[in-house]
Amino acid sequence: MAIERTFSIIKPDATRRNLTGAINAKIEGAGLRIVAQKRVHMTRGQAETFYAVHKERPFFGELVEQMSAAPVVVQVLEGEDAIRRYREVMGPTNPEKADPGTIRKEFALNMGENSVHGSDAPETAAKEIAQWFSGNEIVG
Ligand code: IDP
Ligand code: MG
Repeated sequence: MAIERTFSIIKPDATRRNLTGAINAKIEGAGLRIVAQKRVHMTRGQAETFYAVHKERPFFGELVEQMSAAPVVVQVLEGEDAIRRYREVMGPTNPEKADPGTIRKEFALNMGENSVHGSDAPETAAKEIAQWFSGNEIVG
């Protein structure tokens, strides 16, 4: 398996509850390396751009509202099969369906406030990383 990079967000529901360190421990425990990380407060426009693929969905307004309501931590994670591996550590979108030990099982509040984002494919990972980091901010 190739070394990949994926894009992660520790969402407002988690930063509010001081869970950044606990989530990073899960990430590192899964063998993923945090090769870039910063705390930002997204504007509505940045959240709309980031989640543009969901703009026709009924939850879009609420999602943009939540993502821009408080700071987030944006990250680049690196490792073997990083995109799939991080999705596994995160657990599914609905935390009620998540397995024990996953981030969303342990920390998510509900389907919307589900503590983390992770890219779903190589193309989206590249695009998402480019929205938030310049090349010299990523140190592998
Ligand atoms: P993912 O984060 O597991 O990839 P997506 O389907 O890409 O899930 O949805 C993006 C985000 O939109 C979710 O993480 C969640 O915060 C929110 N979301 C998705 N589906 C719902 C829903 O049915 N109700 C409320 N929020 C939702
Ligand atoms: Mg998604």
